[in-house]
Amino acid sequence: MRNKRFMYGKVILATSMIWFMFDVLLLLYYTDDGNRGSITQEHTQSRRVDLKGPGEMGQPVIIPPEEEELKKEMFKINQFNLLASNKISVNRTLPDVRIDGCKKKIYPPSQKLPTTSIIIVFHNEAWSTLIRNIHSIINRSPREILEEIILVDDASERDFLGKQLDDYVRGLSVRVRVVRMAERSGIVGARLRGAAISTGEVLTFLDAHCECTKGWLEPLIARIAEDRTRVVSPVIDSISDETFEYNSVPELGCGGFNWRLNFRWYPMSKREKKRRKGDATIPINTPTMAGGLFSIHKEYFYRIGTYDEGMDIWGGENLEMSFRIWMCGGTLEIVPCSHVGHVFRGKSPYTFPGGVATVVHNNNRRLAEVWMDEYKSFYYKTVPNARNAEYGDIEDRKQLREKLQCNSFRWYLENIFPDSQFLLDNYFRFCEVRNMETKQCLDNMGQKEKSKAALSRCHGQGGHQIYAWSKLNELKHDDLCLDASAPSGFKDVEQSRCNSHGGTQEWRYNEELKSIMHVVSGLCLDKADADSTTPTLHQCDNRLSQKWELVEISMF
Ligand code: UD2
Ligand code: MN
Repeated sequence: MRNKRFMYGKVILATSMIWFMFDVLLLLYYTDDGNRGSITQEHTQSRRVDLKGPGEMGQPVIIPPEEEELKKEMFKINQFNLLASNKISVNRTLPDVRIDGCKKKIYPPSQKLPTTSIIIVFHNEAWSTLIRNIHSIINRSPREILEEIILVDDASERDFLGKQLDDYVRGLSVRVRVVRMAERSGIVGARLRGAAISTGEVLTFLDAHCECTKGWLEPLIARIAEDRTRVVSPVIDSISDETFEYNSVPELGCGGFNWRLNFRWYPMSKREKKRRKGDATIPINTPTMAGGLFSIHKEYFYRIGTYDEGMDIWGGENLEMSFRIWMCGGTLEIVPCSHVGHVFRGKSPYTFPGGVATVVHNNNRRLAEVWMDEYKSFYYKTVPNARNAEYGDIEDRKQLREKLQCNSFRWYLENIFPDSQFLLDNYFRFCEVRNMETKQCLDNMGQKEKSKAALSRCHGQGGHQIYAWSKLNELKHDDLCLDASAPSGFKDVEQSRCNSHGGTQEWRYNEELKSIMHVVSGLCLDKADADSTTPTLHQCDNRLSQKWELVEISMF
């Protein structure tokens, strides 16, 4: 016990030392005028910026070996390479990643477009990422459109986000207001606070660790100027959490969601490709949005029911708004001519009061109960634990749905997201897949893509043991398909993202022999070898370990 406390004390000491060093570094860094250049437009500022400086033009920052330890320590603070971020100018240059068609597009003059308030909420964000975000907005947004930037501090516990931040933003050429939540409220509460005090006609939300590229704002605002029921997102490019390299997404996808109600990117549907007639500058209708970066007309934001205030901390609000927009008459688009970078991280750096699962289940249950009609049971079957989550009162949200006379979830799936994991039309059956010799079941084990398929004791609770036979003859758990390929000699059965192309993801069930054949290799699914939990593929010979019982599961 004493040992533990001692360790704890050491960790605190080490952390505060890092903070201290970090503050000193920051002070040194930000008093250097060369990097400050806070109020200048990009073209004037570029004269002062050393184009070979770390991270310029979105280049990766390489940490020398002698700083590796420091890098590792600092990584823990925000779950990204803070040391790399701190080395990059707050005014760094970025490549213009737009396609030619976008560079040539002509938008209405800025004076004719509505103004926007940019709202950034944060909890314990790093200084360098937040400040670089602000400068990227100021440097690359037409002044006529940019009404103000609103920073909502969601009860951060960092000194530098106090007076130091207030003082810093006072010196900027655009109005930047900082408001602070008295208590931690989470994304929804903080964004609502920002919206409430905003004065622009359009609200533009950004995560705190974004960087906006040239021409990002006009295409978003112009779409809303034409029709205020459009809710628009930029293309979200990646800023590496390791090197802070700026990388444009290679292929534009659409937002979707899986059985567990996680937001996911999927390839654009054939239907959408056809609708856009090969013009890569045309906005993409997307079933859902990632949630962090979007613009919405303020009047429409309130008319359509803002956010569900019963959602805490993180999660769920992005799908909630996506379903609501589509089901209640709006449209949700990704505008390919607008590019904003975001630091995607492997895990969350901050606390989830009450625990991650409790928070996320609470939010997702609200989402499911209010918007998903009979399809909510899909979620409960896949995440049985969610059934126990308390989710509070949802009467107001149900009334909102009533008042806005929104369409059903089935309508949404059929018309807006026909490729969805939820549409029964896309499947033959849902089942537990039981090996007749070992009596074990196929089990996803909560693993992500590029993992090996697994077998474990059948529990009959659904969850990770639910498998679906799709009409494309895939054998899948959620959006992961059983897959076997030549490089492994068709030995390993992997779980990869379903690609809808059949090929190595195509399987056949023989009702009589009860065998599951991998079509490309002609091999049969077999029990795991001794000392392993991974199913294998063998020459089909009808032995008992190659027989599988499909035990029907009802998803409703
Ligand atoms: C994504 C979205 C995020 C939000 C989330 C689901 C993108 C790029 N990001 O997750 O905006 O929709 O999915 O909820 O689409 N924050 C607070 N208070 C909190 C927790 C977070 O202010 O209690 C801030 C946080 O500092 C950040 C923003 O909210 O600026 C989003 O949080 P995140 O970056 O951890 O979320 P992310 O990108 O994993
Ligand atoms: Mn984020």
